[in-house]
Amino acid sequence: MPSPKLIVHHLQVGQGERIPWLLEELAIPYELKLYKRSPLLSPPELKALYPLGAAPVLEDLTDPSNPVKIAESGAIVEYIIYKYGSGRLALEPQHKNFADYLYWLHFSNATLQPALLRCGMARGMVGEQDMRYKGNAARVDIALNHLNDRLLSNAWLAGQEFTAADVMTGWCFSTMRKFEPIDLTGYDGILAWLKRVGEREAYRRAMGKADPELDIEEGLSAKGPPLMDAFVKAMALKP
Ligand SMILES: N[C@@H](CCC(=O)N[C@@H](CS)C(=O)NCC(=O)O)C(=O)O
Repeated sequence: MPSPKLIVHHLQVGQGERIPWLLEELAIPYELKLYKRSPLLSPPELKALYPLGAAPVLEDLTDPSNPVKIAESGAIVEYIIYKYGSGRLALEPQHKNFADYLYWLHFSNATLQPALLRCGMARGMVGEQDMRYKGNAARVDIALNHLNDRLLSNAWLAGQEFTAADVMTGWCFSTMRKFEPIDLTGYDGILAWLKRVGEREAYRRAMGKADPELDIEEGLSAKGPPLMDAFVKAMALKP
């Protein structure tokens, strides 16, 4: 098989960090194209790349007769794992934790992340005292406790093995807290898991390439990183 020719388009301080992290874990070579937020959303050159104008986007130019362009971080993760990773970092259907793997692989984008986003939007639009904010915050809390319980009894989300489910979920706590400030104090399962994430060389290498200006330790800490200025300005619709 020819060596993969992959281009990862990453909007910095964003969920695209999942893709270089996965590629570093799998030791698959890639080219990284970085985009700065402008000031909060995608710059024009990224918007031009894909109809939704969001990142990450992966270009696969390995086979010149069949160039591929794919978005959606979850889809990109599965594409890489099955096309170039020989299924590594996924669990097989025969594995006893196959259902856990699938569940946690999808949990971040399908449940946790939308809940965090709703919270961030409600905070800006109606304020923290409003029931619409409080209702969303309560749902985030349920999701956090659910994750925490899982990680109190398992080293990784799918069980004892590190998988793509961990790659999908990491950013929700590290970098996404630049958009929604969750204090993880008391969530000992999540904090211990974040510590294990921070010990992975592939994670550090990926973050060093994708977002060299981000302080990784802040993202992995209980208190989390400071909010992004552009987000604070854009969301400060109500005091
Ligand atoms: N569901 C998509 C979401 C992609 C997405 O919204 N990415 C954000 C970065 S975190 C983005 O590109 N935002 C800029 C914009 O929409 O202009 C995925 O998982 O890749």
